[in-house]
Amino acid sequence: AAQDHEPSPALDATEFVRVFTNELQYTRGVTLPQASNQDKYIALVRTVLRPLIDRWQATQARQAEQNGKTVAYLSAEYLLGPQTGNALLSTGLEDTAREALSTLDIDLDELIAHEIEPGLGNGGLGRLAACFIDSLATKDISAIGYGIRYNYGIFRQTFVNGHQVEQPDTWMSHGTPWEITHPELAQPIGFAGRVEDTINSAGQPARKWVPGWYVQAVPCNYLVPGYGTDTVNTLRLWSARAADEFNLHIFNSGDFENAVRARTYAENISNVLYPEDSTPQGKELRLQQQYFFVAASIRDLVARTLERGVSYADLPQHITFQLNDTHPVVGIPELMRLLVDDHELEWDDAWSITREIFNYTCHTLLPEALEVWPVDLFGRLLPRHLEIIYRINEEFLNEVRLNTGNELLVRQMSIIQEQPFRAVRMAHLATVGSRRVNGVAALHSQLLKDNVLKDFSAYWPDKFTNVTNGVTPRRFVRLSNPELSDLLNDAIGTGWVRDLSQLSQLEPLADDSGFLEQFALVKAHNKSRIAAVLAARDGIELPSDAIYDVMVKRLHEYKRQSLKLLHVVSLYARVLAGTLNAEDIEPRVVVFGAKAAPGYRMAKETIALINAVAARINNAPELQGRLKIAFPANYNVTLAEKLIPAADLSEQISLAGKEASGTGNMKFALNGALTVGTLDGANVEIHELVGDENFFLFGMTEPDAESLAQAGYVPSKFYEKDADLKLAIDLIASGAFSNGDRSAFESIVSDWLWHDRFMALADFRSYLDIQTKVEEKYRDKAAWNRSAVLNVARTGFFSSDRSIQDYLDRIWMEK
Ligand code: 26W
Repeated sequence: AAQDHEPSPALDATEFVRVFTNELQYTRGVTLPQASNQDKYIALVRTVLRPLIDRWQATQARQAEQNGKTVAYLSAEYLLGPQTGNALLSTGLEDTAREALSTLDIDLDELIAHEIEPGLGNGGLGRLAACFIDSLATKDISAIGYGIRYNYGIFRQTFVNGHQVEQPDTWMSHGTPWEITHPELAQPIGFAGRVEDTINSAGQPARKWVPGWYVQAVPCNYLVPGYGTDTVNTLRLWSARAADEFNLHIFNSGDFENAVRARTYAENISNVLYPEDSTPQGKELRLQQQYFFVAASIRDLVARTLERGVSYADLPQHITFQLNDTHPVVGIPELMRLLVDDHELEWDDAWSITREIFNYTCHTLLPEALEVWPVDLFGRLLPRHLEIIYRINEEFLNEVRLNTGNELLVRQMSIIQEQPFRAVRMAHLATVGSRRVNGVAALHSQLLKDNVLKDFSAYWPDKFTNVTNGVTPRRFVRLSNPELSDLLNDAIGTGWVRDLSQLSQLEPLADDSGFLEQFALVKAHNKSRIAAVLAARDGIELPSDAIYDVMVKRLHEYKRQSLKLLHVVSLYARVLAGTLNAEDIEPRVVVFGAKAAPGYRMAKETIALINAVAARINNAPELQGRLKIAFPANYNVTLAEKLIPAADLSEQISLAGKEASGTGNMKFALNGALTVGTLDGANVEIHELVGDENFFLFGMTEPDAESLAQAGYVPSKFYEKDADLKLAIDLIASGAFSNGDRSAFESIVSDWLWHDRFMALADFRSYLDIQTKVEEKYRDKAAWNRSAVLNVARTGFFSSDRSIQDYLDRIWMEK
């Protein structure tokens, strides 16, 4: 039913078969009986790409003709997820492809499952970029995404004896049919070298950068189809290729081996995505990656805009660069260098153009996540850019000094930090060089103004704004939850896929018992589906009639996976202690999905502890099968699409004031899960919209947590005074989950008692109490289902289409 009202297919089944077999024969060189799944998958993709490429070319012609403003999204990460389903949806070809392939005895779903997803991102920030380019295309906005085509994306997680072991993500080992690469359009990107005094073409003294070495940036294009519209935008990812002139002198000197080594060094730039999420390591290669993609992107778009006859002064009317966190911020001095050194504009003119073109989105609140680059490293790699940053800083600080006369303020706002080492503060550079700065949820934007960037917001109150994150309803409802989509289409029509605010029309159906039953059937279906997936993928056996309680996100202390674990352990400990009857536990499946940064010790130990607890409780006779932990390895977008629609309960339990927004929280609510959450990030807005009766709120507020920290937080006091907490921690400390080895999880236990930076112990009691309320409500099926439907009906706000409209209104087209 879902397909009835959707885009009309560009091909019929007969034509589809013809093109598909043609692709098999002439691009794969195989007959149908010879064809492998890989051959068939590629032929399928190439068939679906045809109508998209037609639309893509028309889009480019249309956008060039309109000569309007182009939004360039600069992001080091795009966590795209699998492409096939989305392309079939956008072309309206899903039914046609299924029918056509079945006449050839090919199962479409098997080919869809064959795809290895491009995991070119770590987590929320990368997935947000992917949702945003989807919405930009769907809303017919002239936009281009720029980033890096990593050879290896986010690592593949495996568990060995419960411990995380990382494997390289070889997503490109068989190539990818989605990419259109143009090596002939490569541009040279310089690094290192020296800066010289020179005379420009007007006879004026000037500075000139003479790079020490070059690498070629090769554009790799991906199509970004809108839904229900003709627009197909571009995602342009840059791949590093050694430049021929790269080390010519070495080669000329006859040192062939070193010449080859030098090429490998250059091509290393786009080889691997850094798996650190929130703690930048200050590695030189990372700064190389950042400059590499940003320099190529800016030159690409500026050159194309100037070629259309746009004047320098008018560039801000034709281009806006959105900086996705600080990773692309080196674009600010790069545009200055381009305008001043290469195009010979006056400094002041270049600076006013630059400050009009860039906007900066901040995605964090943790001070350790703010990037800083040691000045010596920066100056070695980008000597001219460092000079430019110094001049920007000098002029900016002179202005602050003049306006405020406050030397303390001058030091605090400086783009250069002096202690503990001299370094470029990228968030300060971004704020000084941008027209608008935004946070990603209402609370986060407020906290940016109050804490992280407070001097800047006092200085430029109008520069700061909020755009609450969103998620694409195409991938995270329509594609991932076909049964719910059918139910919604029957109830309110199909308009919700492009206008998610229409979900509010469901509101009256929350009191329609027939509708609630159908809704419950959809959820039950999705639970069976994920149980089957996890059985096949990970060998995990799960009941399908239980509360599906899901916590999926990067493993980080501030997100507090350990709090979820303490809840589970405390139930088990109480059953062992005889203070809780297993029969009184509402059957529950707790699903974790989480990767830890490879160098993050505490996160990795938490993974080992979750796996150890799972191994014990999943087979504990005392629990009578009422409590299960599933921790499938390698949580990614592909798995998320199966897991989220099955969830009853969404765990969003970060310490208030630490999670900038969260976006998983939105995906769960839109699929009818109830949230158990703190007043953090976008949870605040979800709670407000769905209403307190339909949300399990617990824990300290941000001001509570701040005062507790000020008063001196002593976690062991909470341990001493809460018998259930003590029982749970003591059970872990006793070695119950490590074959009696009391040392196995000692560092986690002692961290809980003596540090607990994110105050899990302080929120434990409140969390346990709310989980009791969860069980009570779940027993009242009608009440639960009513709340679940109201979550769907009231969260249409969290479409990334709405976020993009806010970016247009508040940032890109503002004024
Ligand atoms: C290694 C340096 C580094 C630093 C920060 C890498 C990645 C980051 C990101 C800011 C981490 C991140 O993904 N932040 C998340 O962004 C999401 C989209 O706005 C938010 O929903 C999450 O709350 C935020 O943690």
